[in-house]
Amino acid sequence: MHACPPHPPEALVRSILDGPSRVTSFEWRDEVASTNALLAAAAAEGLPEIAVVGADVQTSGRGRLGRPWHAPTGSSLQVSFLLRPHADMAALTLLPLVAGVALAEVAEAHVEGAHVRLKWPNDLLVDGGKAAGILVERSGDAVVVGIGVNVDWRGVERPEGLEHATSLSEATGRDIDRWKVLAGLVGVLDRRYGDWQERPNGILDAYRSRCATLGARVRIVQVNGSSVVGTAVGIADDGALELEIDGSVVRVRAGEVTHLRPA
Ligand code: BT5
Repeated sequence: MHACPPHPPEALVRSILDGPSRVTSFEWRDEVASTNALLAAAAAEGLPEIAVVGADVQTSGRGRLGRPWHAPTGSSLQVSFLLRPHADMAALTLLPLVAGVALAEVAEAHVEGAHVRLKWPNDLLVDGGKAAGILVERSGDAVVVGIGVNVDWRGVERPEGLEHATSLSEATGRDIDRWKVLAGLVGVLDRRYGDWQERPNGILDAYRSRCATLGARVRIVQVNGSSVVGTAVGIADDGALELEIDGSVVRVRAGEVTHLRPA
């Protein structure tokens, strides 16, 4: 693993705060329960957007549906963004896709030549392995977007069960500066978020062109535990996955997707 300083360089923090983005506060913690939980609590106290909190260690890092998120110390980026969107409620269903596209664009810039795709809704796949995940949570009127990126897991003891996970450095064989990834994420998410507020549906083409799930045969375990199998034939304008099952198309709004081999 490439030794990267444990804190973001001061110059980077200054450029985030003094630059043209909407970021109004930035905090880096050595250890926190969950950067999403921290910002959700701060949202309730009125913290303005865009607030950014990152941490090297999360003692209760969380994924979707109560699943855990793991990140060996010093190897990853765990960062959350507090947003206060003025977009209407319907468009909010597209925000996870906006975050996914921003993440993919940043990853593409760091892993030239590797295959960067999104598994619906927004798992980042690099050469087929999961290299990052996104958790979008509502907190009153605010939304917290949490992003975990495996930056350099070469030589790192992989958490149990994550044999199929990958990291940006494993895909390229090169050192990657996680602070540059952080700076990229702040800049690109800010821009994509701004564009989305102006024109919510504008994200769809960029998303569809990166979505590995489109055209794939998939199994989806839904929130209630039931599962469906079909072919992913589209992404609806609200971000739902359109699944063809026995000749009819159903829309799935949430669930865990597994890509299957063609029948
Ligand atoms: C996600 O959930 O992929 C969303 C992860 C969001 C994490 C960020 S870190 C900053 C912020 N603060 C938080 O507390 N969370 C956010 P999901 O799709 O449910 O994936 C979780 C599943 O991915 C787990 O059940 C594991 O199987 C697997 N997993 C856990 N850690 C992983 C990692 N580092 N890389 C790849 N897969 C992982």
